[in-house]
Amino acid sequence: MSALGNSTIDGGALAPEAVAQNAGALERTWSTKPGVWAWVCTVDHKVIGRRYVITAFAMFLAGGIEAALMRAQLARPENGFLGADRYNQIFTTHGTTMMFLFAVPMMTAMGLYFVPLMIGARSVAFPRLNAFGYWTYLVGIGLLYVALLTNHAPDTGWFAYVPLSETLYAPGHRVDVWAQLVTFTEIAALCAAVNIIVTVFKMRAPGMSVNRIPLFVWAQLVVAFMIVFAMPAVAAGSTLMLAADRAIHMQWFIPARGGDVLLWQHIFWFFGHPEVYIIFLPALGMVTPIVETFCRRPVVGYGAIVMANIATAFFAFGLWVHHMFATPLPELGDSLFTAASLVIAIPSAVQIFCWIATMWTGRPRLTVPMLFVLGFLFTFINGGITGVMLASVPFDRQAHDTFFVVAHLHYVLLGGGVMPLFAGLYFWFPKFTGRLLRNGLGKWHFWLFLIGVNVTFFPMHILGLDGMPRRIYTYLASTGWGPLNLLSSLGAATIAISVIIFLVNVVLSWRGGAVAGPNPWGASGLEWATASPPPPYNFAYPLIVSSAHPLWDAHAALPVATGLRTDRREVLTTTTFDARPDARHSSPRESIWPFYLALCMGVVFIGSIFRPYWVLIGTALSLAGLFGWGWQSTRPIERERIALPNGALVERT
Ligand code: HEM
Ligand SMILES: [Cu+2]
Repeated sequence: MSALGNSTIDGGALAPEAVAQNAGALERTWSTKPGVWAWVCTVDHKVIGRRYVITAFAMFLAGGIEAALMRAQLARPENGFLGADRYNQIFTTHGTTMMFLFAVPMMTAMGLYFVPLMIGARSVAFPRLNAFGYWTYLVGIGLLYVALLTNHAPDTGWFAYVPLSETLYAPGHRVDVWAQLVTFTEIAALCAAVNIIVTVFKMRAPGMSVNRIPLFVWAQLVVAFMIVFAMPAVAAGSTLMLAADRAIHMQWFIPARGGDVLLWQHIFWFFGHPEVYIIFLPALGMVTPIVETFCRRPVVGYGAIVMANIATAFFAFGLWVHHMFATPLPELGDSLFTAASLVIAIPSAVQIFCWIATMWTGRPRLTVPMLFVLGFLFTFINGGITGVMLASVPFDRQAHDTFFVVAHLHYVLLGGGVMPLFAGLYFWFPKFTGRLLRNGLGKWHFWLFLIGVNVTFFPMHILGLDGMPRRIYTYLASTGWGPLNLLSSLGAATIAISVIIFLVNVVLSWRGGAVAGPNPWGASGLEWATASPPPPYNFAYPLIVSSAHPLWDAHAALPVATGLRTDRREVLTTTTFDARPDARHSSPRESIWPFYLALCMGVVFIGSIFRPYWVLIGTALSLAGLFGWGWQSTRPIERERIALPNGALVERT
């Protein structure tokens, strides 16, 4: 702490009247005004983060309804409930929704809400970019769901393989909807990633050096880098290549004209495999603080977990060909990707051993978040094992495109993504709302969900080994697949009931749950050092930390830094590695331009589906928005001289 100089004055030394006055002024400066206009213009990362989480959860429900429709169709042989064309649209919309509109946005949303709170910051680095990302995502949702309701939903699967998705085989606009939807979601993900990277690098609490960053924040940081490398591949592939092939005959993927169909698979999976880790590294990041809190001890192997995250991110970009083992690629290449696919199991195992060691040496309490963590371990390990099986080329060639793969992917996504997410929602719900979720309903939710997931997806392994292909809308009774499909559909009904119980719990608890207080679980992270829900400015003073578990290690109140202005939105930036106070920056106020620009993106990308000239119109309209945005930002970010009495905060030039 000596490195921080004498800007560190103990919280206890502040006069109570000064503290109250400070809080009042901050409240006026940082709060979003009431009303619809302010609601649209808000740049508060918590308002946007919560909105994002709720929207992404609504997408989980939408994807779930689609799943229920599919399971109803497959429940018995030769069923006519949906029909082939609807079934194609629904499985494509389900996969697309779950991956692009639920899982990734949910994980980035949790980051956008919690990263600033966990690192003791008042805001994200780019609040308006954050708003822009959310609105872009929402425009994408609108596109896909209007298409679904008007019978124009994409129908060539969530990875839209060419040549099936070229105009020759997919005339009309269904595939264009998919291609542009992907672009919206990738832009939104990139906005979130850039924001998280800069926020984590520049806005950590004084004293939070890199070896004290909370592990959820580490996971978010690593994933943000993955997004920066992965998303441009698919955004370019979908918009500049696939959509351009379809709209203006670019012929990237049309072999008869010199194009290459496998190029699409490479581009898609270069993004698609990392996408899986983009979903579950943050999910695993939620597990660590939960295990720590309910075992009452710091996690075993902080450094190992950080390295495991980085190693996973690195290897994740070297596996994509395992989705292409059924294509005629050279065998040596296949072997390399088999090896890489096996190697990536190691860092995941490292994390799992760290948690087991933590539980072993701690005193675990089986709260609802902990139950979901155990459910995650069980389900995810099962999915991991079938993943290792599929990494073997001979096995993969047998199981490719069967329900075995559907079983595998749901074990990892529900086990490694959704279960930790539920754990996290129970854990952090009090921070969002100020109230605790009910325990009894939580346990019902957990057990029904765990049973439902296994009853739904375990039989699919057997069906797949028995030869049932994925993406078929029905099958003959003589195949003998009927009974296991019925069982699977009953499992899906169980999942539905468990999710309804969760929703009931949320509604009841949000209205009348037990009041949580700032730190209901006695957890150690900085997000628990402020009120629940946090005030608009998050923290009245920047907290100063000197360990990785500040609320456990600080024996009295945490010391704070003073000197930030309260008459305008001001944030403290710190140095990248040591988190030494560096400068004061002003943070933008409400703005309409993010919303306006997201609408312009809608004109560009949705318009381009119909006529290429909309691209020009939309771009011209967005110039006005960029100008407005830039104009606004020239005012508050003045390069004024900043000096605290002791000179610990220096001038930026
Ligand atoms: C909540 C319970 C869920 C059920 C009952 C369910 C059911 C299904 C079924 C039956 C299929 C296969 C359709 C077919 O090939 O004919 C499928 C495909 C798929 N599901 Fe789920 N699913 C669920 C949750 C999820 C979640 C949470 C995710 C991702 C986060 C997900 C991602 C996918 C993907 C990517 C596909 C492949 C779509 C395609 O073939 O293009 N599902 N799901
Ligand atoms: Cu993969």
